[in-house]
Amino acid sequence: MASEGKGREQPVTEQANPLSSSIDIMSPLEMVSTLQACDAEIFDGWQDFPGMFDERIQKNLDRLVDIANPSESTVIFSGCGTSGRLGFITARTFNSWLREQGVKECYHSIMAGGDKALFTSQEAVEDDPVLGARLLQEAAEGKSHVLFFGITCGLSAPFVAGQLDLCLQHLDRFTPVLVGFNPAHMARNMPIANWNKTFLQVIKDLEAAEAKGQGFLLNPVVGPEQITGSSRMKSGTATKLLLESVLLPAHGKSFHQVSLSLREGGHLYYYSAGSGSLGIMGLIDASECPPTYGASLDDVRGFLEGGFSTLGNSDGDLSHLGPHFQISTDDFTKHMVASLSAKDLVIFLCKEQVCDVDQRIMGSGCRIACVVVSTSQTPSPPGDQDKFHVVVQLDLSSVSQCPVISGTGLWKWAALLYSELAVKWTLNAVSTGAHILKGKVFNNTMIDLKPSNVKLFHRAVGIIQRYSNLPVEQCRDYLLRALYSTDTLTEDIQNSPLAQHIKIGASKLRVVPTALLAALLKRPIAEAEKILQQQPITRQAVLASLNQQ
Ligand code: F1P
Repeated sequence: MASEGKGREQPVTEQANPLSSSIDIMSPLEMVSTLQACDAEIFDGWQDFPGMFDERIQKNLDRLVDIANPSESTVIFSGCGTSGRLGFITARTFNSWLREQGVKECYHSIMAGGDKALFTSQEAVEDDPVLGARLLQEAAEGKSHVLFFGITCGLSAPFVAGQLDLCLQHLDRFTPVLVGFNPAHMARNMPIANWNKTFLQVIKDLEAAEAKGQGFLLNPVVGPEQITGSSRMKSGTATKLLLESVLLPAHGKSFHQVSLSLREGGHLYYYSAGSGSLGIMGLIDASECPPTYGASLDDVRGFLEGGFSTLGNSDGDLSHLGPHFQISTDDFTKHMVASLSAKDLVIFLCKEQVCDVDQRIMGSGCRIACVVVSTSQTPSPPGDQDKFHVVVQLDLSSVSQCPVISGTGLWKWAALLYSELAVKWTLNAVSTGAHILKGKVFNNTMIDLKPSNVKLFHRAVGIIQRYSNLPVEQCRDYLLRALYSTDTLTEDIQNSPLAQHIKIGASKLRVVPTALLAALLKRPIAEAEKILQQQPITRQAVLASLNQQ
């Protein structure tokens, strides 16, 4: 069976970043500066690869600013996981801008897995190119011209491949733009189930369209992630920056304006007190923790003042789908406050000054922190900071002096986008640090991922291979043994389709650490499971196992 990257260079988005190789044993302060140093590569570039400021990328951005005319074309963003969520928030923000101008909304977003996937991962859908194309066709119905942004950080999601392919067959109606962070030749070249092309083949067609000015590839290389493969971090940030680099000037032109809690078994909650889209950044950050760190849906959660009406999603109120879809701050007060304990951390997200805190939250004994974003040049009174254990001030007031955005009207929107970015960086650091402290990361690789779609299944095999140095077939066998909790891989298991393994991978805990430990020790799966039960911190368990050999 083919494996991710077998016989080929590892895509940059899947490589380990040398700057963070010891992040698992750093102090929290060192972690934060390491996250920052890696983030700097978004702007400084990575090795000799073309980065953000590469001539081709800049030229494509300029061309797109010309093409993106909010009063004439329809703009559709689509992606899976974080990529889809960032498309959603971008569409949401720029539609509010249009509404405020009295102009018809022109932005739409498609998310693999629908609105549910905005805050719970639905990875299996990411592998379906036919569904992707169908949803794009539906969203584009009746539109004469669609500027389509397909976002897939790894240049790998079949869902997006299907959509790009649809656009490429109808270049009279669609202008496809692919946003991702690998050089084109590193795009995934593996067969896609029920389809006749690989992602790499789609990119070749897109490059041909780009040569004629009919399609665009926005793929600056921003270097490997702080936590290997955690594309919500640098790639997510770079996605946000690229989309905004097109839309902010396009709008300007049109309108002439310019973890400790987790480690102790507690929970992390983001509580947005009237901070609008900043609270959505909290929902986005929380929703990435289950797929990235194998966290439970309860470990990290986001709550938004106004719930679904603030979110403004197309399917409306989804709270009937279950407790994890109850996302308003009222839901938090109604359902969560009673169970808060001293192990939990609630982070309030506020604008301009710290907010009031409900007495019941104060009285629960949980830890409370506040992230305050201020963009105003006339500072607000600080508010009562004493009730918080920590207050993080993000002062963005100086951004208004940036000459590019000093025009009237534009500043307000630029300030909002900068605020979202600042909150993204802050929350990414908080949730990443919390999971490192919980022992989910080995060197700088998250080894406790759930193999719940094709990409993640192959990433899991790759992790076992990297640390065990065993042939890929054996690593796959170890993964299957851990998935099915057996040392006997029956013909039934061996012949089951990948989709079956993925289904089990979506719900089973600690599959990869178990498989890795069994592979390193050449011991039965049951023994590896037992060791990990006694020592859940993966690094310690792996090191102890290696020392005992
Ligand atoms: C999409 C994605 C990621 C998520 C996980 C599974 O990846 O959903 O957002 O963190 O890695 O895949 P991509 O298509 O943007 O590469």
